[in-house]
Parts: sequence; structure tokens; C-alpha cells
Amino acid sequence: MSKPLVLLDHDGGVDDYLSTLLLMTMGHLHPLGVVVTPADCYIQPAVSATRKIIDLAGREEVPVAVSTVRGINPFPRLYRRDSWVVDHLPILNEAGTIQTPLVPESGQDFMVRSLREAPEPVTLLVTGPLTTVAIALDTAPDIEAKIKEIVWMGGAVQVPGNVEKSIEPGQDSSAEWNAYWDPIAVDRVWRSNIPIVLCSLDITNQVPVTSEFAHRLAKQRKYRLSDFAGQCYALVIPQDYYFWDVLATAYLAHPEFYELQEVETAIATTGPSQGRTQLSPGGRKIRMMTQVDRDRFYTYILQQWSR
Ligand SMILES: [Ca+2]
Repeated sequence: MSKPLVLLDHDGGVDDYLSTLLLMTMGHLHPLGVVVTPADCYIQPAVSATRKIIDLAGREEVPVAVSTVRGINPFPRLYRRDSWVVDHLPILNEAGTIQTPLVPESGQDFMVRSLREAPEPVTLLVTGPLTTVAIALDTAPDIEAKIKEIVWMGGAVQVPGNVEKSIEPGQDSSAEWNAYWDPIAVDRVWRSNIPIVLCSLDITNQVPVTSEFAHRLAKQRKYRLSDFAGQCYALVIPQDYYFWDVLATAYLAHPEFYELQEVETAIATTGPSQGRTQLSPGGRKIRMMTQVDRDRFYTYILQQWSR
């Protein structure tokens, strides 16, 4: 039997690089490619780092594509500058060359082509804003039938958001950043019939990146993937950091670690709550992750990076 197909669309944050790293270790899946959406990053170093990480994982057959979409509410520069740091980590630059190919077409066109050419429906793993997916759907509505489901890290349903008033004046702190970058795109995807599995702040709040976890990684730093992951987590440990994207990614390998609940939701697209994902009776049905077996999740990623 052929392996299930998956396409990753990430947005260049530290967490996105580690999601890429984790996905590349999953032998049971066939990744069609990685699209980088220019949101939580500067795009040039983000694309460069992504290709080097795929090289590091020994998966240089997986192509990378650059999305050229634009959002509405830019990510803070302080978050985005991590892309420059990661791209310059020594462990990614020993070779001095990059093997993983960069496709010539835009990320949104690559998404359309990959889905059209796929022999069976594809799981989309999206760890950034939904803009590239929304534009691809507008450009080529036929691809909707080729998307098996979207696993999306985004939203905050029954918990506060992370777009804080102190950073974004006028907002009410109810939105999550991936949704806030482009609420219209979330609404576009919500208006499709594609099954959606949501990895929102409701569940990611349960899995902080802790010093204890970083120390467990350090103990296995003889493995190159653990060494790289440890350097990335050291970069973000001063912030309140969570396994946002990595938690969404691990779902592709071990859905049995998670509890899901079907809920009806709506998206605020304008005003002080723009980007808010809220419960709304009669609204768009999605399945949201509500619980995760934290110990098994931590153990799984440590095991995957033991190489
Ligand atoms: Ca991300």
C-alpha cells in the first residue's frame, strides 16, 4: 500500500522549523513538499533554513516552495527575526551548500499543482496562517476534492488569544496570531467543505516548552536532530513558548494521543476581535483537539529526534 500523502504549509517560526524536522522523520508518510508562507518570518532566511533542515534530516527529495501571498496584520518583528538566527545556526551550515530543491513556481501555484497531480486526496498540515490555502482554493476550486483534511494550528476557542493588546492596540486579545494575520483567509477555508482538525491554543496551552524538556534533549545531543532542536528551543526559552506547531504535526503520526470534539464555530473577520475563532451554534463544524497525553507526546518527539 502506498504511504498517505501530506503537504506542509508553514510560516517560518522556530516552531515551524521543528515541525518540518518532525515531519521529515515520519517514515509512514509521503511528504509532497513544504510551502513557506511569509508570515512569522523574513521569507528569505525562512526558506533557506527550511531547505537546510530538510537536508539535515536526509530528505532532500522533498521540494520547497515560496508562497507570495500577503496577510493583513503583520507579525511583530521581534518574532520574525528568529528566522535569521536559525538560518545561521552552525549545524545547518557545515556543508556550505543546499541540496533540497526550491521549485520555480510560487507556493500557492505549487500547492494547486501538487494537489491536482496527487493520485489520492492529501492531508494539508498548516502551521501558519491559512492565506496560501485560501488563495489556492480561490484560484482552483477543483482542488477542494483533493484535500483529505486540513490539520491547522490556529485559533483560540474557549481560551484567551495571544494577540495581546499591549502589542496590537485596539484589539481585545481574543485572537490567535495565525488567524489574526489574515482572518479573511480563515473565513474562506471555513466556507469550504474540507474536514478541519483544529490544534488551537485550547490544547497547545497544555504543552509548554520547559527547561526540563530542553535538558532531556541535551542528554541526547549526540544525535544531530536533537542537537539542532535543542539550539532552537534555547532561542525561545525566555518567552512563554509552547509546542504549537509541533503538537499539530505529531497528530499525523499518533492521533490516538489526542481527544477530539466536534464543535460549531464562526470567525470574526473585522473589528477588535478580528481573527477570533468562537463557538457558534449552527456554525461551521470542525473537530478540535481538547486533550493530549502529554508524556507520550514528549516521549515521541524525543524518540523521533534520536537520529
Ligand atoms: Ca507557525
